[in-house]
Amino acid sequence: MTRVEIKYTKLFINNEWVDAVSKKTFPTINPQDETVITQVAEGDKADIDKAVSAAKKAFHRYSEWRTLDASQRGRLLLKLADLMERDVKYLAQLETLDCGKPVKNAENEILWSAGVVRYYAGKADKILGNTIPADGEVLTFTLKEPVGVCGQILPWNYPIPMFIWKVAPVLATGCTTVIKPAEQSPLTALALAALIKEAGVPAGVVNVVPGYGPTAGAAITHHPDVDKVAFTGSTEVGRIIMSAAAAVNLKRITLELGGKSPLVICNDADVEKAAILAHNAAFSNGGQCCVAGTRTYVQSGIYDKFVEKAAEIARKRSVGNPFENVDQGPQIDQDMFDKVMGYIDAGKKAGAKCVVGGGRIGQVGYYIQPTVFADVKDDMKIAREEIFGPVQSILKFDTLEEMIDRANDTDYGLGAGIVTNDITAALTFVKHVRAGSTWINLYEHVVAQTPFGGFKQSGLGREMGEEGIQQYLENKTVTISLPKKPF
Ligand code: TXE
Repeated sequence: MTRVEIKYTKLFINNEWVDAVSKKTFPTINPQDETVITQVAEGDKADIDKAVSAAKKAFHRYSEWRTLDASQRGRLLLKLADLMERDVKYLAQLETLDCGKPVKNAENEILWSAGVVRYYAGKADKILGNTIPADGEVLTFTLKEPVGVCGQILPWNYPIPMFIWKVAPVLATGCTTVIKPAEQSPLTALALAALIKEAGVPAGVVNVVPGYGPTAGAAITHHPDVDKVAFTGSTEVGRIIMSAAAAVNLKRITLELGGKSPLVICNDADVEKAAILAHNAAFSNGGQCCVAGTRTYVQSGIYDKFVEKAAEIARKRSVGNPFENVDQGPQIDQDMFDKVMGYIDAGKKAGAKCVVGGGRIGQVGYYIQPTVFADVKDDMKIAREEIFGPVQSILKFDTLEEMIDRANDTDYGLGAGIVTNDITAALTFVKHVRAGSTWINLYEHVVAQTPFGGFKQSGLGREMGEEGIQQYLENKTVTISLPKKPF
């Protein structure tokens, strides 16, 4: 078993490491062998109160943070990116230990996340208002101001990228935050908190409080001094967060929720290339990806050949110890393992053809065989619900118009892709499919410059890109009386 030093297990409040007020701790589990990695301080309402009050103080009008030049906030972000790159090996090992993803993938995610930090570093001193030709004898302009104290609730599937998606716009805009990592994967969030302190971010600006959703998470969403909540997780909890925000103080919310994204392969596609693309779309991160292309729609002319190829590729996918050179490690925890196995069972019972996989691997650890179902029908559970595991569902279609209706027949709307050389067909599809990110002849191209988020029940608002930064800003209109116009 690979040994990774665990440096931080306490709450990070006001740039200090502290025990929970209750002194309680909770275990974080190694998904490889189901053992306890370590105990982590368990935050609850009292700790969230402390963290929010630190974040509020740091946001006070004359604080060090509020009076810092915007360009200096950018420099802090640049420093953070450098520190992440300095520690990439250590952070990757810690991430792999805590959530089971292959260490080479963890490394790529950290380097990619450092790029996101640099993107936001560049944005810090380019947050611009407008001058407006308003009616009347006035001069009018807008000020873009930080939204205030944020509460940010993270998932476990991409702990480092999700932490960065949340914290980077906070630092770029001059907000402050209380972050609650997922209970399954708290360790890298704490390690990143240490780097934020080392970069020189003042006390109270970023606070990290591990704990459970219904306790620590709910304390954030119900806190009257939290001005905005940013959440990534299930649609079910997204609903809870939206109603808490409505009930308490109408805090701003951005929600990045589940998906059941279609990837459409047309008759003119190169079958081999398309099958590889579809495989990666479905199986990346062990299928634990909100935008995974889990409904693979294949046109009837190439359907049989495609299924054969998809099966061949899935059979070769290497699954095992994530510290070794594998494509896939274990799923995150027992709950997700049981949930995914339940869906595989449901697919078999509903009459879908299981052409590869369909079982667990070994008896210890949450390893699941890459599984491919063919002949899946639109009304089957595996075609309707988010599985969040290594399962690809292949469905047949005849015409593009029929396809668009079927692609849209879902409550979700996060991603969608099409593989074809027919540009008219591709653009017709992307125009009519109701999804936040669409891709033509590639899939899951997610970068700092482009907004990411969902239509329908896949979420609210966008992260990344210009739209992402606007979610952390309030717009203030300033109107000045003038003696005459034009002045
Ligand atoms: O999510 P939860 P879970 C989907 C995926 C998965 C399902 C369940 O389908 O199978 O969600 O996963 C916190 N108030 N996604 O149970 O419960 C919780 O502590 C405030 C999609 O892990 O939504 C954690 O920090 N917070 C997804 C975070 O919410 C609460 C990523 C996510 O947990 C809370 C993960 C509450 N009442 C799962 N209850 C994506 N969009 O990428 C829980 N939390």
